[in-house]
Amino acid sequence: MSSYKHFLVTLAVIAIVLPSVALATEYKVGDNAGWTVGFDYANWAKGKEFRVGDKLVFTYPVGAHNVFKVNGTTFKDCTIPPLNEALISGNDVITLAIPGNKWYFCGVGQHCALGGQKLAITVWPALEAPAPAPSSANGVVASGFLILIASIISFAI
Ligand SMILES: *[C@@H]1O[C@H](CO)[C@@H](O)[C@H](O)[C@H]1NC(C)=O
Ligand SMILES: [Cu+2]
Repeated sequence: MSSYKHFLVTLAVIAIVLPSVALATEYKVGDNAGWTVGFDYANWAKGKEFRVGDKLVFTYPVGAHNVFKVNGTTFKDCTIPPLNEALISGNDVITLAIPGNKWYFCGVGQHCALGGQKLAITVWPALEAPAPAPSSANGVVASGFLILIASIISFAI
């Protein structure tokens, strides 16, 4: 395959894949505050719609905090699991893979029990890339674009 054809095929693949990729969101937990004590993570999570494919990023100075993924009971009690189950990089990225309730907390000292360093979220199924509706202006543009790409490819190959 010539590099020109290769380029066109790549372009077509991007055109098809991009809409679904663009829907995934990366959440920096705590925004500018990051992952720390004395922050209201329940309030931070409120109103956010977490979806499968989205990412949570926990940022903190290495050694100051860590991240445990736990179940609801452990979350409520702040029972600290074995340290080897912790994420400790200071920039821990968790990709939300399965719908349902998820719980995270920091296992350093009393950060969970007294510092409120705990986050509970609900993960919803991924949004399907909206199928272009023929009646909508966007749909016409989108299908026109795909038809254009397809015809360029069939012409070029
Ligand atoms: C929650 O996790 C703890 C620690 O791993 C475990 O002992 C407990 O059985 C779990 N509870 C539920 C409801 O899964
Ligand atoms: Cu901590």
